[in-house]
Amino acid sequence: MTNLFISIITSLMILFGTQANEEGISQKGEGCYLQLIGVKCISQEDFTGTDQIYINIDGTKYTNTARISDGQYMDLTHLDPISMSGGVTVTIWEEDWDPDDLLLKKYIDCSFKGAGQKTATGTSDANYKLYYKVY
Ligand SMILES: [Ca+2]
Ligand SMILES: [Ca+2]
Repeated sequence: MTNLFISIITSLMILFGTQANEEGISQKGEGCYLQLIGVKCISQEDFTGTDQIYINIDGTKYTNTARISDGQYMDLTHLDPISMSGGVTVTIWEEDWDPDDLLLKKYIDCSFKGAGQKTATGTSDANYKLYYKVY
């Protein structure tokens, strides 16, 4: 009786185990990808000229420095997605002669997976929005 019971359980585990492996990552939520979609500059940080912004992921430079000014949108969908096991901190900086200005800081993790396009808003004197999605 016990042996039969064990063999049935083992069979079920093999049966369902095969299916679970095919979608293992998405079902268990062990990993995800972050795709940056774009940056919107509602009002820039510098008083004169354009802002020169770049994006860091966990403190490492992720984009080149690019010029942007009031009302402009920068498309980021060409960037490679970032593989995440936990989460990452995204920061947007504005380059200056003196220390660069932090425009936006956002911790993003896999809990956003499948939530569609999300928006993060900066908290500096300037007004920037970051659009991204986690999948
Ligand atoms: Ca500045
Ligand atoms: Ca500047």
